[in-house]
Amino acid sequence: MTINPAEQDATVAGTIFSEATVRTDAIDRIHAPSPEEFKREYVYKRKPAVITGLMDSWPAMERWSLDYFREHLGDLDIHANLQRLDNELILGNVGGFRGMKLAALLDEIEKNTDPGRAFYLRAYPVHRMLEHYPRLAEDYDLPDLAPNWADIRFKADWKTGTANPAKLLGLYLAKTFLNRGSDKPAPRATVSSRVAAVMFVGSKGTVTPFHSDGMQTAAYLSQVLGRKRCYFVSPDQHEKLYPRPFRRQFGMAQVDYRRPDLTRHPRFRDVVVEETVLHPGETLYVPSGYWHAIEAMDTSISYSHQIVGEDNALGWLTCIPERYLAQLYFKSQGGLRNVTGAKDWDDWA
Ligand SMILES: O=C(O)CCC(=O)C(=O)O
Ligand SMILES: [Fe+2]
Repeated sequence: MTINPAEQDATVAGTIFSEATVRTDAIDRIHAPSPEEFKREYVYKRKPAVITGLMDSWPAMERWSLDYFREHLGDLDIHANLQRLDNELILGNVGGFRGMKLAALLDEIEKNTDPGRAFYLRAYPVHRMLEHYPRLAEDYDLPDLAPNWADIRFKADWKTGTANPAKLLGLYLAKTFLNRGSDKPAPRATVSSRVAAVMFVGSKGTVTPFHSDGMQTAAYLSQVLGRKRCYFVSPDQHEKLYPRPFRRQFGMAQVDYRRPDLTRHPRFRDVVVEETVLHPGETLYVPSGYWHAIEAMDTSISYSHQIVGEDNALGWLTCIPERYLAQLYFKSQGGLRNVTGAKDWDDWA
């Protein structure tokens, strides 16, 4: 007997606040769309989607496992997020971080049986993995659906069909300040650092609470191992998530999406959440400014990178001057700690 995927997904309960309105049919699943269709229906409309068929030729689909990471990257120095799921689930508050070798974290991931705990290598910069094990670069590829102006491998595609003045200004500024394009292929490690490619390796139960990605970037999250439950909240509802100041720099919700304190955060009761499950071989598109929370339903490995393109270049560029103010603010609040698995990213503020 084969179990259909929806039934199988239902065996791992979602954990969103029971009174929230949840739509499970709002996120489209699309198969290998053309770049034109994808731009028109998702990038311009800032609509999240699950895309299938982009990773079919990735060797990662066969190769990546905890054992593979142990064998080739076990000696890597990382900062592991030792998650405590009974904490208030706010980004930066889900347990502490501890420096260790990746191999030690992989052992914890394998051993964990406590549903109140989870072990996570969160958003570890892929270029550091490539320095350690360059052949990892053969295992995956960056999707080319929407041209990434931060991706220096390609001559940037500066064509636009838009007459929107804000988009045209973004295009002009990006053209001046960002990627002018090159015909020479850049080394993969340089590309990965430039496009902020990051890796996520964790046990069942890991949580990334509600946030929107920093500097107004969009993201692809390519799922290699295990499933992830993804919750989305549209940017126009940001007030219901009670973001910390400077939300355009890095949007961090202050409400616990599982157990909200409705006296402190009453607007959360009215939130409309869009939910989907991401399976191995599927890529999640997270538009610029969209709020998302992600929890692993199984032991999981995902690869993600940020995108700057036509729709968000202006937002991205205008975040640069604001970033200095945001850094001062976060420093005054004790820093932006406990967010990623690389030490010098923990404290960017
Ligand atoms: O998978 C996760 O835990 C978080 C991923 C995420 O937030 C992203 O790729 O932007
Ligand atoms: Fe994110």
